[in-house]
Amino acid sequence: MLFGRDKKNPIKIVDKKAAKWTYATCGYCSVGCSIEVATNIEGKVVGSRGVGGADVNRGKLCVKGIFEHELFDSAGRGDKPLIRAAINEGFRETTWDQAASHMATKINDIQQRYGRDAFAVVSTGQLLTEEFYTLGKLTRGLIGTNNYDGNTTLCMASAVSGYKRSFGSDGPPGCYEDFEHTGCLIAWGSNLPEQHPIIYWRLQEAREKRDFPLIVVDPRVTMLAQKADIHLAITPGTDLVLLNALAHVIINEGLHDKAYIDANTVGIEALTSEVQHYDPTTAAKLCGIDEDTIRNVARIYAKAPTAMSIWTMGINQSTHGSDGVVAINNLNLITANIGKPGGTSLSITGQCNAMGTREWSSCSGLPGYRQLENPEDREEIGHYWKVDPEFFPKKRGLAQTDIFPAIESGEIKGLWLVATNPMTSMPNTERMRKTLAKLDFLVVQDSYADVETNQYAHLYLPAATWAEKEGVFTNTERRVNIVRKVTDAPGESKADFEIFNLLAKQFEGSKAMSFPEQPQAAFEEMKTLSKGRLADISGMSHDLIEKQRGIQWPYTDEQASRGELPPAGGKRLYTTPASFRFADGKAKLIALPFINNNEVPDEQFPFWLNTGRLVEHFHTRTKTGKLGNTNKYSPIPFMEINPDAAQDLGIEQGEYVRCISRRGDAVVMAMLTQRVPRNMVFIPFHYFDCVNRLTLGLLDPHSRQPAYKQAAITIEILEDQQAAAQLSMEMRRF
Ligand SMILES: Nc1nc2c(c(=O)[nH]1)N[C@H]1C(S)=C(S)[C@@H](COP(=O)(O)OP(=O)(O)OC[C@H]3O[C@@H](n4cnc5c(=O)[nH]c(N)nc54)[C@H](O)[C@@H]3O)O[C@H]1N2
Ligand SMILES: Nc1nc2c(c(=O)[nH]1)N[C@H]1C(S)=C(S)[C@@H](COP(=O)(O)OP(=O)(O)OC[C@H]3O[C@@H](n4cnc5c(=O)[nH]c(N)nc54)[C@H](O)[C@@H]3O)O[C@H]1N2
Ligand code: SF4
Ligand SMILES: [Mo]
Repeated sequence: MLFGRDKKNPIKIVDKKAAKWTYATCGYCSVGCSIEVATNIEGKVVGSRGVGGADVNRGKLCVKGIFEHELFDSAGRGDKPLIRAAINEGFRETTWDQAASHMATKINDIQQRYGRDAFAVVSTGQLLTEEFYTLGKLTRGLIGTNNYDGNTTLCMASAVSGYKRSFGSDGPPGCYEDFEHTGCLIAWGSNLPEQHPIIYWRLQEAREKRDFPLIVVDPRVTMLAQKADIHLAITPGTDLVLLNALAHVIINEGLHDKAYIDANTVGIEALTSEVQHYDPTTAAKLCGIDEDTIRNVARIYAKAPTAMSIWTMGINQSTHGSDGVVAINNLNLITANIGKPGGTSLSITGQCNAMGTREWSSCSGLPGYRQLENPEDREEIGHYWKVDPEFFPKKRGLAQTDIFPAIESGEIKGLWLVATNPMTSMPNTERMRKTLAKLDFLVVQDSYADVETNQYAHLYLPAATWAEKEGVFTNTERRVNIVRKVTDAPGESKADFEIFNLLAKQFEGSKAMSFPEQPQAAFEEMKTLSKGRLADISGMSHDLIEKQRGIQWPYTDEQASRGELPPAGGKRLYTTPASFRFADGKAKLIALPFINNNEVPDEQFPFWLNTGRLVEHFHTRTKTGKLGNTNKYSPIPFMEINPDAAQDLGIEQGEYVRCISRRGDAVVMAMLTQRVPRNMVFIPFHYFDCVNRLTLGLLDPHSRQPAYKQAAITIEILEDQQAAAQLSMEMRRF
């Protein structure tokens, strides 16, 4: 008898009969992988593959990218605009023309009665950049509300605010290639292998070629922590203490780069004096990292020939998220690690086009990193758009997280949600339910009609998604990459670009303005507006972008006309002395006192609640929850709990429990794992009516980003396991 390999059937790769491969950029995370999508001879989409010649992913894709084409015929898509007078009535179908004219009339009524800012717009990090630009023009130039922001306040706001405070402008200064040059890397609250798998692969590849210390700061033993040389299991919400302590050791031991600091920064005196309060002995008690380790890490970082920090939501989603970012910038400035190969302070962004919205949507300002507060910027954009500059507000309005409370207080009466699902993603679900139900008029523009937020909509606009349309995204390393149209959107859905254009036509003022019919023409406008600015894209074109598999900004028309091919100059920012975006060219070192204002565990609520993501799911699962190949790994809500804690409570693996916070409760299945310490549970946020029923989400004072990662809960075992299992199964998307 034969055993083993000889008896096994060879793996057969099914021939999907791909007739054509179309170039796109992945529409999930900010890594920005180049994908080709296959269609067969009948035009049916049959597969995806990574693009070999693309510098970002070099042929690879993660589990989401490889099955991304399956979303084209996923369940729950909208195919017709829907309308109703009140949310307790059923929707009826309507035409696009009627939908657009109804929406414009409602906006007008609300603004007439309650003022221009009583209608708010909340967008996303998931549209194409040309769409962001057009939405900005419509909102700033025609609707004229100042309550216009994006879900990026839940995500990147702290990074944006921190970059502006330190360097005078937003814009991540480094790139993935820095892994190949660095002498030391600290990852702060970032779980690359699950959330940015292809960046992780780039990092791993660099470490295989040339070993350098990897230090991971995360209260969980994440997959990245398991690969680290040093894992710092920090007390939640105290990164600022650790960062101040590192600066303390570096400055007090004279390991800082005085020449660089003198030539490139201001504020070293105030920083030096503030960090004296954070000697390692004192800091250790607050942040839970022992004093010798603090000293050791400080020395490793400062003595490395070059060193870099990357961070994601463990830093941004905190009451001191913006301060955490500034503190990371401080650390890199005092050690002269900005603008150098391998020396950088690189915020890993989140959504596929989190950068595109920052650059071009006009959400918190005007296009091309222009500011409402700057009269010249208002003048320039007003002139270019043919809008009276006096029509623009003189400072930014409410952030997304302040827009919802303004609905509660009655200040805002109408809301337009574009590609975001706050019912599931905002903290405190019950509060959000009441908030949305209070609106006189809610428009939901989403690719999925079954998105939870639609329960409160008066008007639903079905949108095309990802490669059902054409335009560009910008990734974490400022790389502009293109999505080509692969297939048509279902039914009467329209690209967001077309929806904005249709709506613009309803406003009298649009006659004098330009709202191009094609995304390429909008891209040309953006190129003109970018000339000579930080995010200069004037040398790019859609075709050149595809040919190069993405181009990092800045890439100027002078470079293009000299025949210099990308990445001519676009790899890093602040490479020349005193080139920061303040008038004197100097970056700011800022003193950052730590104020502990988090909800912390106590007798009544003894566990830390930590929340985040899983590799197989994307956000509120409107997409990945519908695809068997991603949903099968985790179809129902669960929590990671330490086996010792589970034993204390009498909880068995696979049992259902109720988690309770001061805001609400949620039922989840217990998964016993050493990944979390004894006093913490981790719950992924992908499930509706689950972890965000528990979260508090205190806001960062600078960025207004919620602290999703710090709250306190207690846990109860459920008597009726059958009923709990039933409830859990209902959370399945299909
Ligand atoms: N598969 C997948 N990938 C994604 C996404 C997705 O939904 N699914 N979303 C994308 C988006 S929009 C984003 S923003 C990114 C997010 O990417 P990440 O930020 O990497 O993901 P999270 O799981 O939210 O949080 C990261 C880590 O922060 C840690 N953390 C919690 N509290 C603290 C703390 O106080 N200090 C520190 N240092 N760490 C802490 C958590 O334990 C967690 O491991 O992922 C992007 N990529
Ligand atoms: N507890 C907890 N909560 C969190 C987080 C956390 O770590 N913990 N993370 C926060 C972060 S970082 C983020 S980024 C947010 C994300 O929160 P959301 O933005 O609310 O989540 P998504 O599911 O990405 O919502 C995007 C919506 O856009 C739709 N869509 C997709 N493509 C298109 C398109 O092309 N056009 C249109 N019109 N619609 C489209 C999708 O169907 C979906 O409904 O969640 C935040 N919430
Ligand atoms: S790593 Fe991100 S961009 Fe790349 S395939 Fe996965 S989800 Fe898409
Ligand atoms: Mo995000």
